Amino acid sequence: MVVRDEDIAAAANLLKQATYVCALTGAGVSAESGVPTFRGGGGLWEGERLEDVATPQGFRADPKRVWRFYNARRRQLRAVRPNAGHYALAEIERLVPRFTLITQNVDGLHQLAGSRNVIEIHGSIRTVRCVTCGGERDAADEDLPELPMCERCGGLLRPAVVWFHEMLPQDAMAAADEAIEACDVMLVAGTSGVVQPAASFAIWASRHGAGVIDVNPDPSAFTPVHTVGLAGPSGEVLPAIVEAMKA
Ligand code: BJW
Ligand code: ZN
Repeated sequence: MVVRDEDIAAAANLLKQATYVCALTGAGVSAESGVPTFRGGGGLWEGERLEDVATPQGFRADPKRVWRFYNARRRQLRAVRPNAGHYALAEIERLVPRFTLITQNVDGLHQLAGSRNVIEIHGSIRTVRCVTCGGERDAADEDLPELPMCERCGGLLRPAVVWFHEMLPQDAMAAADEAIEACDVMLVAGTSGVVQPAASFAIWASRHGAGVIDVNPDPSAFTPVHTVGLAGPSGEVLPAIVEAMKA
């Protein structure tokens, strides 16, 4: 890890002085749990065209293909556990007066690690929703058929995630807006920052004076707006920040 101790200390100080911390996470925080990210080498979009598997048009054209993609990811997720980065974020929540975690991830690993105030802006892969009646239920532990149907109305079920060209859930967006407006520090970890609207959250926060910490081994869209940049894996950097906060 090429992260300097003084940058860890600077991040820890920002967090310790904050009264309201808002974290924004992406696929990179789950990478060390063995969950593939979307972009870059070995990413999910290397094996599939996102238009085919992550748009409502793709689902209408070939729902079996989309369900094959999601069922494979759902099976894989049953075997993965939170990593040290997830646990560190849960600990930061306990160390600061107010904390909201906005995640783009659909894997549920933050909640498993003990994070409490979590907003899933891209939904959850654990949940299924009927395209006809809108009914939702948890199906995390089920092996779903290649084309699962609604028990209530016979309609087609879909994963309760947010695809491209779809609106984000209204309640999640409203809660995220509130946190972004009110926070003194935004802690960004493991996201490339190319997908809107999440890509704008740190800019909105910094416009009203919040400090921005970015944890990512590679440059991201947040690099130009960060107050402190920590170029290492979140499973190492976030626990180091927690240690520095407690020291
Ligand atoms: C590590 C690490 C380690 C590695 N530690 N880090 C304005 C302008 C232009 C376009 C748009 C716009 N507004 C809307 C759009 C369109 C579109 C969009 O943003 N397109 C862009 C591609 C240009 N947005 C939408 O359509 C959104 N809807 C919307 O805005 O509604 C309003 C509207 C409606 C109708 C018409 C017009 C507007 C919805 C976006 C939904 C995104 N959904 C997905 C799939 C979710 C379900 C699933 O999981 O299958 O969400 S796409 C995918 O990308 C997923 C992710 O949440 C999201 C973000 O990816 P993330 O998390 O950043 O992952 P990666 O892989 O990109 O990056 C990983 C990072 O980790 C890298 O930086 C690594 O370096 C790093 N990393 N190891 C720390 N160990
Ligand atoms: Zn139904």
